Amino acid sequence: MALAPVTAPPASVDGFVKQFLENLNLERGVMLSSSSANDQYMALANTVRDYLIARWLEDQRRQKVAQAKGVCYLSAEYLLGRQLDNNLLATRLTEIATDALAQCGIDLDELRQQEVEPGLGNGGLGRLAACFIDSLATLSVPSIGYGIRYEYGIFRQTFENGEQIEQPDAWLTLGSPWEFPHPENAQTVSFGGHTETYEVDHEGEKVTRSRWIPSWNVQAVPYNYMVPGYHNGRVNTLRLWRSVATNSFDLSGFNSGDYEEAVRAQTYAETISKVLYPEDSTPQGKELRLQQQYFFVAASIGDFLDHMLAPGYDLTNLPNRVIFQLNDTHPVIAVPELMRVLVDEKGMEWDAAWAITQQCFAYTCHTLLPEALEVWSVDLLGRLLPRHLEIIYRINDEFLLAVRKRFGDDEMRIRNMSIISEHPNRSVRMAYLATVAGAKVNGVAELHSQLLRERVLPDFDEFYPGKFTNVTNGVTPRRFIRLANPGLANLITEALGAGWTVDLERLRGLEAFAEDPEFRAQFAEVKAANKRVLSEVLLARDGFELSEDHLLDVMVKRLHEYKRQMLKVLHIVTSYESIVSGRVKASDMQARTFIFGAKAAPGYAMAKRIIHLINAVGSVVNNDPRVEGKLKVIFPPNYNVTLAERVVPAADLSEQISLAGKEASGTGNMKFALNGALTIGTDDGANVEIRQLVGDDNFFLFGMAEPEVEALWAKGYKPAEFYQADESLRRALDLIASGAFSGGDRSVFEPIVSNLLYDDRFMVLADYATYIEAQAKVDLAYADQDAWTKAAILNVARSGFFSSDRSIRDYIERIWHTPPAL
Ligand code: 26Q
Repeated sequence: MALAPVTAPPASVDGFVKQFLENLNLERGVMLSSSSANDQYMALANTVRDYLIARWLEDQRRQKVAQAKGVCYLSAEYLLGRQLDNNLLATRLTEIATDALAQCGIDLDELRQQEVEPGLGNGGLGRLAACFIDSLATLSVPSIGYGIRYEYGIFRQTFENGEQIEQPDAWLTLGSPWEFPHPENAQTVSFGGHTETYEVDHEGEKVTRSRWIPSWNVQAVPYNYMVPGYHNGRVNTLRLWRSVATNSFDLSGFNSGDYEEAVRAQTYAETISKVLYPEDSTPQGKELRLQQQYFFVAASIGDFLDHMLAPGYDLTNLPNRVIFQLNDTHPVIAVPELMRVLVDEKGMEWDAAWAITQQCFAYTCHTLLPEALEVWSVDLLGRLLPRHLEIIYRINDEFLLAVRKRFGDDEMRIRNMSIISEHPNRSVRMAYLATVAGAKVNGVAELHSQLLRERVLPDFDEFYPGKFTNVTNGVTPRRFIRLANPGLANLITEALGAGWTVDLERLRGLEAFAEDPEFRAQFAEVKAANKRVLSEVLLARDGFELSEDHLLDVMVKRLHEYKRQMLKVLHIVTSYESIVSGRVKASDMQARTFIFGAKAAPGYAMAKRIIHLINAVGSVVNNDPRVEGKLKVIFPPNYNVTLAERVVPAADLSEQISLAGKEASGTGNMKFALNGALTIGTDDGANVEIRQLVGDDNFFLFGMAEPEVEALWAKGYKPAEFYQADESLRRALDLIASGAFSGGDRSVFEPIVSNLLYDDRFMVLADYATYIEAQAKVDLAYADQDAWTKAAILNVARSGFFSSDRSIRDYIERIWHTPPAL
């Protein structure tokens, strides 16, 4: 029998209803009349899947047949957000689904709320990976994303008396309709043991080879997710790995009669993909984290070589077939893994294997903070991956030999460039390994890439001319404009036609509309409507109420000292104090609502204390009748992608206030600008590019630039001097120190105050004065609503550069050199 390819159900309301009811009955095993909201959501998700599968299968077949060069994106994190709406949008099914469900008496919006977002990332880096796979599919780039299917994603945050409590994120409790497990395609991933050498005959000569005798292993089971392109009929794959015990593992235990041991082994194996580490800087060197990294990378490389290559593929051609993009150093252990596979398993010569490896990897760096650069102790690495450690040593030996050849025996330089660091403990510098192995190394914004070359890796830049490049981050306009801000999306489409979603530079066309009073009025109405939507969401979610006429001032991002949420707190306290002391008339100030969203790493004590302070300031300010209707602070817990989609479109002011030289790029800054918020920000990360594009008149710049930061450090920074010299700063800090926000208890926030006065690594006090000045300008500007709206429109019009489609095109041109898709 000839096997007909699967076909999608008819894209009509009737076709959709039929498929939906079939899924409800046959897959969920329930009748419509007795189905729960979750049943209906599951059946709906399955129905959407049914429309995608034929294209998905076809794309997989095509990619395999063509054997063209493609991208493997290796990332330990994918912060996807909800899938349903995105998949409806991609397939043009939103309207059909709405009508079809209505025929069944179901409100689509209610089913949307059923989905628990997969929070498989910490913040910017994980969300970037999610935007990138969206753009890769939309640009029809043959590609696959590889990562980890954490059973628990980023923790759910709650507040108890204003303090952060972390709850496990059991996102899989009701099952995920978007994943396709494939246990038959499991990869075995090994750990531990030792290495040995042995001799083989090679063309009549005896040669010594090495091999790894591991002591334990686990199975990596792939879970596939569909990644549909926008309106292009493409469906790419995201493949996330889950660890489970191998049969041999538990059987051997079982056979020896040790049943308990066997069950323990199973539990141990499943620990590897159990939970996402919630730290997003200062890596702790935990063994389980290294296990996670090697686990997903070994499975991914094995999977690619086993399943993506034509039978009998000549591996010397591998660089023409694939580029592995390393999302930060987390997957860098892939470098020695590919070497191990090529040399030990495929019998290739070292030099040939190294030549291939160096062309198959590229590395993206996402930080400048020295404490965030990953290192693994040689002890730990040698215990877990002894063969990989040997390979790293050899890579380093040959690299340092080449350095000596070029620069002579400059021992200082050799020490500085060595992949192995000797102090304080002997360890492997993963960023150096990635730089040596990568064909290209990129930073994530112009300033970041420049500082990466000049400050972090200058010797490498000199040694490898042309290796370093920049690719400024971007965000997907599908999720962050079309889905998050349908009002704005419709307005843009009415003005410019429909093509902008995949060609975001077309937003330029809005510049002319900024001059049109009617358009401005419509734009302002969209913003107001978005605030009402947010207000409803926050009321239902947390019981907060938003006032309609307030300036909405938003700071949402991970809590980090370098991001300087404390500067925002000092501004709020200053505003509050100036009103209650009577020095400023409330009527002279714009009414503002401050919104925070931030999770702190569970072990980051100072960050958690700052969260506590924000909540404490909020409860004092919100309950003081003297500032009622003027100042309000709200801090909804558990900021995530779903909440971002509501907060960003409603914002008037975007706070991007990190110390210059510390934020690699930022991507929230882009989302806000694209949704018509004005930025108050430092010259840091991608803020620099945002300001250049939107223009100084439409951006509130403040604070030291990076060279000034350096100069102040060099001169000796004494924060207390800024405190002494600035009365307004003194008042704000003194008020916090007085216990005014802690029921008179001066000890609660004392560590924050003394840290600012006597250490202040991120120079909050040094930038306070110019920040307050810039906020005064914001106040003035907001008083002229029409002028503000005009500036907001210009922000949208001039931010098309920040589409992740542009980022991906830059990767293709500067790094991947993949041919145009079929
Ligand atoms: C590493 C080892 C062990 C445990 C955790 C980690 C870890 C996990 C996540 C280290 C770092 C991260 C995440 C970093 C991150 O999100 N960086 C941000 O990346 C964005 C995308 O490029 C940038 O826009 C931000 O500026 C940058 O801070």
